[in-house]
Amino acid sequence: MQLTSTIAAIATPVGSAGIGVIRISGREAFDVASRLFTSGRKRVTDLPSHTAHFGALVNPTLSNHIDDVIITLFRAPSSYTGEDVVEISCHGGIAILKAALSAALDAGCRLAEPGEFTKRAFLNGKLDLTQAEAVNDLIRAQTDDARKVALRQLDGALSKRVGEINSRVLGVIAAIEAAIDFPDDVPEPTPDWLRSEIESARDAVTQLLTSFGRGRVYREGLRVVIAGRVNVGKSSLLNALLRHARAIVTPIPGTTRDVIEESLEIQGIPIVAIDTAGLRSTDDPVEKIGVERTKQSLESADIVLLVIDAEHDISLQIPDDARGKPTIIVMNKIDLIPSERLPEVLSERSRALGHVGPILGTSAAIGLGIEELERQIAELAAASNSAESVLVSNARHERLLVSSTESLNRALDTLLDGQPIDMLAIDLVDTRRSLGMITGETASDDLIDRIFGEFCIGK
Ligand SMILES: Nc1nc2c(ncn2[C@@H]2O[C@H](COP(=O)(O)OP(=O)(O)OP(=O)(O)O)[C@@H](O)[C@H]2O)c(=O)[nH]1
Ligand SMILES: [Mg+2]
Repeated sequence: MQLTSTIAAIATPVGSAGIGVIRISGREAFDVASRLFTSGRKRVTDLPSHTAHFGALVNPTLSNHIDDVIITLFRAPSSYTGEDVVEISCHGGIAILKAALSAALDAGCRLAEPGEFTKRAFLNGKLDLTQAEAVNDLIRAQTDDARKVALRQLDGALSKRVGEINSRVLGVIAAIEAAIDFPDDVPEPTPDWLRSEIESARDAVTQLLTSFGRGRVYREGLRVVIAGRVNVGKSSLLNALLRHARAIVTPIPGTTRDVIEESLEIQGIPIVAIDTAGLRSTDDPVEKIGVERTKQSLESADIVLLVIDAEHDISLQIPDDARGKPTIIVMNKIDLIPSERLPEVLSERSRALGHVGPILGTSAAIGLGIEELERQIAELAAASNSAESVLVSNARHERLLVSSTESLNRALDTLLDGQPIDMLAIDLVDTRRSLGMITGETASDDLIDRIFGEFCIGK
């Protein structure tokens, strides 16, 4: 990508709104704006940075008046991208924004690629890669906790930690190389010192990794899988949690054939609720695939809602696949049981279940017990999740941290084997490469293109 071109894009959602913003960045940004914007005798190119001006937006080639606007000016390097930036705030309307963008293109801009403004900020050293990725997470955050996790990463909390580990590893490499290059003047670092430095680096990486399990939840949502025998009311339960009729519900056992995933929020926690095909042995080839998918979903579950039918004997209703995950037993259709018998049935079932999990009664059909179920889901989620301490939420960072631990462990093995210290340096250089890919110092162009390709246009 050439940083030489001046780019433009619509930076706000296209629709009717109070304002809509066109963003222009690059060397020619002020020249372009001076062709598009008129306000008395003011010339945009003479105006100071960090000022806003009211005037008319015109298309220079068609010389027509598009809208009355406010332009905000940022001169390099004090801007989001680090280049000259002009933001044109129009009235928010589809026709206005399209006309304004096409005027900017006519005036000499190229249409920005997805994420290109942030990519320029990265290439100009305004942000490192984890911070650029955090911008995208922040925009996409659906809940307050997800927002907090993204904001902490944008503030550089992860970069700082990774940077500290990286410089510790660099210190070790430098000591080794100095001893190799100047054997007469520099003594070889002692095995004890090497070991303690490498172990501290490894422990710091491991500590970052422990927050990933929690971080992933805030970024991608907690996977709550609704499973159980056919016809117990799993799809009805999904609909009750969503509060609209998303999944098909019928009295016919085997109605749901495929996995249905829907996002929702429970007490600030992003949830992916997953309705599945009822577990039973079947000869129907389509249902068979459905049951297979249910089993795969159970493997990826963070929490299982195991639904049983209040009217039926539970010994026939607990599938083996659901064991081993945090599970809430949902005894559904309690409306079919006389209310005076309910406490007795619940405690009887609970005894019969033994260790499998907490049990609660619901009627998905009439919305009984749903709030209590949400409370229990939130409680289970909170037991293992606190947004406050999460530093790593991105699977890319996790993979690189894992490979850093591996190379640090290899270095420790080499050291314990009593091999020459230059052998250590190989694994330590690998560690630095992995850590550098997190912050972007050693990231390839391909990787950078892939990351920014996931952004929206205008960011
Ligand atoms: N009385 C009563 N009926 C319910 C309740 N929940 C679901 N049902 C009924 O039970 C039947 C099956 O409901 P579904 O939600 O389709 O059950 P499912 O577990 O998704 O079934 P499969 O997709 O076939 O595995 C439907 O006729 C529902 O109306 C409930 O709380 N009370
Ligand atoms: Mg169903």
